[in-house]
Amino acid sequence: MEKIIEKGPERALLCAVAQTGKYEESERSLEELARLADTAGIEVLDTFIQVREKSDPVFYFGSGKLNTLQALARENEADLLIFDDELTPAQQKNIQKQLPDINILDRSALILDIFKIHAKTREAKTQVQLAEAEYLLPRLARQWTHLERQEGAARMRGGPGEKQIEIDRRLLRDRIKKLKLDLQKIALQMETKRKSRSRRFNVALVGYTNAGKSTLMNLLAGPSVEVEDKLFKTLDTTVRRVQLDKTHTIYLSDTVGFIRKLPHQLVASFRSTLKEAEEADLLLKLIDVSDPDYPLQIQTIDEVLKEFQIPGDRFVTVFNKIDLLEDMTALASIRSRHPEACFISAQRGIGISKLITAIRSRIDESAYVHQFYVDPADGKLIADLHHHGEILESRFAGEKLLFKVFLDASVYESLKKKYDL
Ligand SMILES: Nc1nc2c(ncn2[C@@H]2O[C@H](COP(=O)(O)OP(=O)(O)OP(=O)(O)O)[C@@H](O)[C@H]2O)c(=O)[nH]1
Ligand SMILES: [Mg+2]
Repeated sequence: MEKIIEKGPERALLCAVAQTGKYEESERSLEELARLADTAGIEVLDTFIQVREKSDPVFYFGSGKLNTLQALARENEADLLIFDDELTPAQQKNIQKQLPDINILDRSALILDIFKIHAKTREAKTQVQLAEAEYLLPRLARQWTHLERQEGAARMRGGPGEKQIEIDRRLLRDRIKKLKLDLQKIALQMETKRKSRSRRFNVALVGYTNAGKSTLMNLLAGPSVEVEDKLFKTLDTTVRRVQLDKTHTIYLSDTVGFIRKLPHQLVASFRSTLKEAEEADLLLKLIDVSDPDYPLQIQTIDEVLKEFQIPGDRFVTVFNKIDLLEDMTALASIRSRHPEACFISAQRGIGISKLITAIRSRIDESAYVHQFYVDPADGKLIADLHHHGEILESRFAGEKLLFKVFLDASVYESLKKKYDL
């Protein structure tokens, strides 16, 4: 399967339905859609919003508005319409029938397309292919699918017969099965790799796309991840060892970002990429504070992570890009609403020592930290503690040596047995 949309300098109109009283929200969502289009190399000419209670199940807009849209497209010489919501297969079919000379794309397909452009590793590529195949399956009768394009000759002779569509569907279902198997194999390899790492406190960066996750990762771990003012720059998980101070080391992971109305097929197939976050001891929820819609960023992250059932106390909210806030009263009011949060600028290195302190105290409070009172002559136990764990503190306590050690649960159990502790 190649691209969902044909490449080339496409000229697009963006369109959305806004509920009464939610016009501004739709406008901002369209601004974001414009950024997505830009990331995909599409030129945005204009935007179009219709106020109505909900989108029309047949045409998305009312059919009269569709004609207005067609006229607007002609006037602007647009060759593409991008809808801000995921269209149902029926809506796509009906709109395309009404507007046969213009290409139609919805938000989900556009996001899928960006993921395809940015996928580099085998895992990311396979995940995107799976999400795309799942997206295409119910839409196979549509002209914009590659499988259908291969059937172009058949279509010109009167359209693909039901039979051909059935065959295509079966092929696609087989492909989905195979991609799922491939992903299972890759997930297993990743799991082995994860297990082979020594046990350290795992911190995962999660957040909206473009919030600055990779920038923070590079600041803490040294440059390694690409940073760009584009959406969904990072798709793969990168894990780096970060020495916070003499006694505290963490594994820090940077991964795929979120966005509102993220296609559910993508969330499902990126599950293994998000595994690092799911299993982290601490998640830094990174929010771009310069975005007036930042509460929506928080809501989106919470929604995507809801099904992972991560306990709330494992999160620390981190507001990034505070250097962009000109109005200090705005910052003060966000601070008062989020007294537990950290406020940083990953780009300028502001607020980082407080963030590190917050992470360090989480390590110290972790259930994996154990105290041992050891006889100074017990060289074997001391060596084992150094070898298997991370010594957070060691000092004399009377006759004994006190060790505070970060240890994996299984290692702790085996040491307890071995030394009869
Ligand atoms: N002004 C300002 N810009 C920042 C800050 N942190 C990151 N940026 C910029 O924001 C843009 C996105 O940063 P990234 O680190 O790539 O964001 P990300 O969260 O990794 O994004 P994706 O990988 O696309 O999900 C880049 O242009 C960064 O230079 C900050 O503290 N202040
Ligand atoms: Mg990134």
